[in-house]
Amino acid sequence: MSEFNLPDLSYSYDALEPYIDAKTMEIHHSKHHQGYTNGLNDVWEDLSKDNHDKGLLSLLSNLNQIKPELRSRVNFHGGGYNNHELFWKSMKSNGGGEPTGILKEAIDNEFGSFDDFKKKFSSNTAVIQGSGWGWLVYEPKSKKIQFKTTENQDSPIVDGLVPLLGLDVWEHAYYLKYQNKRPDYIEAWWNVVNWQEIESRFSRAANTAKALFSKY
Ligand code: MN3
Repeated sequence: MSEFNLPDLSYSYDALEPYIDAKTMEIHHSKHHQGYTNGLNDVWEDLSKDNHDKGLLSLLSNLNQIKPELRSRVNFHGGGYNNHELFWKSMKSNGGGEPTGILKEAIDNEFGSFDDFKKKFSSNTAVIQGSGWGWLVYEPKSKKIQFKTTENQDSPIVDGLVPLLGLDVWEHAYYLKYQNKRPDYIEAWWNVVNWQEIESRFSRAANTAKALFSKY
């Protein structure tokens, strides 16, 4: 039995059309996310019992707990596994619109308005060099939300941040439909964001001391 399995999507591959096409979703989920899952299972076998007892999210939050020669594989495949799990749950058919409640308040406080947040997120994620992710994160120490980008499959958890909303801008996430037009993919993606899910993630993060390790 493998420790980690590819999580099922709660919607069909064509559910996010026309914004994200079915073929991209199928390959992204069944090949790419499966690849991170396999890589994570492989490195998991080489980790200590103590590492196993800690669990993936705890290990990501402090990679120094892992033998130096295994750290980059856990960071890459574990980050990739977790980032994608979060990504699928952050989207839905007929999504989009704007957040409400305490998340709306936090965004207004931090970024000025939802439109200002969206502009900052879109423009800074569009210019990530190579492969990476754009994020809305929660910083437990300051109890504030922030925008940040990460390279490759680095998780915000590695920096002590709780990921709330992440956008995958690896070419595998958009190239079939958008080719080199990454900004068009980002603009389209806002139409499938599942704000109810992000709001509940935010309220869990803001209310739970152990939010960093909570499962999505
Ligand atoms: Mn991806």
